[in-house]
Amino acid sequence: MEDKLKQLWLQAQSEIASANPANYEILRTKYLGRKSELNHLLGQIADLPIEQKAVAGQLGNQIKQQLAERLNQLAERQPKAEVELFDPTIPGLHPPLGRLHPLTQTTNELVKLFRGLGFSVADGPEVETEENNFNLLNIPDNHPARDAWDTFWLKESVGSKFNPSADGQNSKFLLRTHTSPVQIRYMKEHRPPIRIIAPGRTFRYEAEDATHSSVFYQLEGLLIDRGITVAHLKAVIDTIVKDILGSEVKTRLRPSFFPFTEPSFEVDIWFKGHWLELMGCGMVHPTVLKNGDIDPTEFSGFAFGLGIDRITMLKHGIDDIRLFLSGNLDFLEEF
Ligand code: FA5
Repeated sequence: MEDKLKQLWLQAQSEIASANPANYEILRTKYLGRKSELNHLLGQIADLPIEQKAVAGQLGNQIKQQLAERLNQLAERQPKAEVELFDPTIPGLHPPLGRLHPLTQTTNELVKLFRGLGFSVADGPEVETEENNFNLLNIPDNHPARDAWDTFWLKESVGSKFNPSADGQNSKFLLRTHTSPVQIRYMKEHRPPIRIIAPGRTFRYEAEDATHSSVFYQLEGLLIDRGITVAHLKAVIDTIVKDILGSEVKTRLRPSFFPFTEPSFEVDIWFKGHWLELMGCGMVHPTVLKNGDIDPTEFSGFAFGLGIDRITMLKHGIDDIRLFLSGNLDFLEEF
């Protein structure tokens, strides 16, 4: 028995010493496994005569302990797969892709739809003159309609970098409260026929709630030509609303008032149990046409200002406008 054990030890230690660490499992099973020779010999010790039992038992246990130790050393030589092995066949990790903000997606969709109707895109600055934002849109100083657009006024020193008004008197500057000043800018530089949209950011100094933000986006539309009527306005708005929100949406055109259009309307959409105001619109007021150097006896036109945040809320069933500028990635990654 002792000889057999010693022989086993010699064979095992030399094999383990020269083994490849990758074979650790095989060797462990071979020398220490349930069916290993060592286990087999240890099982036989119980049947030995009493005087041999103690010596063989001690030797057998020493060998078992030594083998376990040598095998552990072998295992430690084994390279850690995740650190040291490079497997070029494993697919790479894809960095997460960025995406367009839902408001940008809606804007792009609207631009595409309006382009299909023959509109082109114009723009104007977010810092505007009081002239373009109010006066030339037929909203003179102290006009009660100004109350509808609570305004962020800029200090003159900031504003003085921009164009002063035509008469040089009025040099007040503000963050535009709507995209309508783009109408004035465009009319002054282009002759009819005019067919433009102007998407952009607008600002109002007002309390925020689920449907009102102090920073939001509008899309202005302006069409001027000979013989334009409310029927043309209705047709364009109907087409766009149905294209973007679906032909089953419930809309209503409500008489309203804007100093720069006559007649004026509000377009509302049925949303989660109540009417949500989506856009203002109307026939361009003759005074505004004159302010844009366009003869109102020859030309007529319509204009509208659509809330891009509101239309995006309707499209996706979003119930709080404040989510758009929250920077909340869980929300943004849904789009
Ligand atoms: C205007 O701003 C007019 N300039 C629209 C217009 C243009 C009328 C051309 C006629 C001709 P109003 O204040 O209603 O109108 O705003 C237009 C749209 O902007 C609203 O219908 C709404 O959809 C959106 N809007 C207005 N205020 C907010 C706000 N605080 N937060 C989010 N959306 C708003």
